[in-house]
Amino acid sequence: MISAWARALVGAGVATLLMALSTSTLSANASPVLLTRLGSVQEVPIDLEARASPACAEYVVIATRGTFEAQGPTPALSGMTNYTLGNITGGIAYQTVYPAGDWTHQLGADDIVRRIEQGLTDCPAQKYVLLGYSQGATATAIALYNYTDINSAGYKAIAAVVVVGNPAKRANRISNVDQVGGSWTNGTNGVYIKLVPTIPDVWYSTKTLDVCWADDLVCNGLNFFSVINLMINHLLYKVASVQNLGAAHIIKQLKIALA
Ligand SMILES: *[C@@H]1O[C@H](CO)[C@@H](O)[C@H](O)[C@H]1NC(C)=O
Ligand SMILES: *[C@@H]1O[C@H](CO)[C@@H](O)[C@H](O)[C@H]1NC(C)=O
Ligand SMILES: *[C@@H]1O[C@H](CO)[C@@H](O)[C@H](O)[C@H]1NC(C)=O
Ligand SMILES: CC(=O)N[C@H]1CO[C@H](CO)[C@@H](O)[C@@H]1O
Repeated sequence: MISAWARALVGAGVATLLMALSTSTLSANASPVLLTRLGSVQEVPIDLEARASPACAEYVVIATRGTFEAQGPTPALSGMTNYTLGNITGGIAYQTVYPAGDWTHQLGADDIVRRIEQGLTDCPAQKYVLLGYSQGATATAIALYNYTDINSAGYKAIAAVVVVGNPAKRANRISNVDQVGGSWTNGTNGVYIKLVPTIPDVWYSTKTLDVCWADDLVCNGLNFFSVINLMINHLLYKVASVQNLGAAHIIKQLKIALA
């Protein structure tokens, strides 16, 4: 069942999507117990890119891609990553190393946390920007549970968070914006709200932007238009306007953190 749903997440057919919805979203009994993790997934080797980078950076952008995207930058986050690196010198980008297969968000979170912990030890002044798309938003949310103490070094070092197409977006949060920075999708929960961890309360703050495209089924939930659109609006985040929206948030928060 979860395979069908995960495939729907990357744009599979109508029948698959509706089947997945009817089994996992619409059922009052939908339970994480039914959702098994792949037994064959291997732990992945620690980040090569960042280890090869010279000493410490001013900041590290940690970007986590969505389900079934190939290891590397996702178009849903690479524009805002590039604009940030272009506007504020001294940064590097790190692509979270994880399989991005069915239900592998914990492995993504593990790698994000490992990268931050390595940085906190080796480079105490370094800041972090966490970006996540789709399953990558869930991995980012899980990682943030390690940094909920606002007096901790980790909390202070994470300057900004941007998630797009967040499967467990929570309704009516200060961080919520639609694709043009408005409030169209503010009042809705993501379809996975009861199935995967959502962003911790303390991170629904001015540091975080949770971008949900109107009628993106994944983050905006089930409604007439999201069913008509199926997964299309989940695939639109790469457009320049959304990338600029994310970049503007990151740049503003990074400047505060680096000041
Ligand atoms: C971001 O920069 C990388 C490296 O220069 C480039 O390959 C990629 O096409 C850029 N992506 C966007 C969306 O600007
Ligand atoms: C700086 O960021 C803005 C978005 O805030 C972006 O439009 C612009 O291209 C960025 N500049 C560089 C050099 O990356
Ligand atoms: C979304 O709702 C929250 C809670 O009511 C509010 O603080 C926030 O400003 C709203 N966002 C937008 C873009 O209107
Ligand atoms: C307290 C806490 O949330 N710890 C978590 C830190 O991150 C790792 C990796 O994701 C988790 O396994 C821990 O549970």
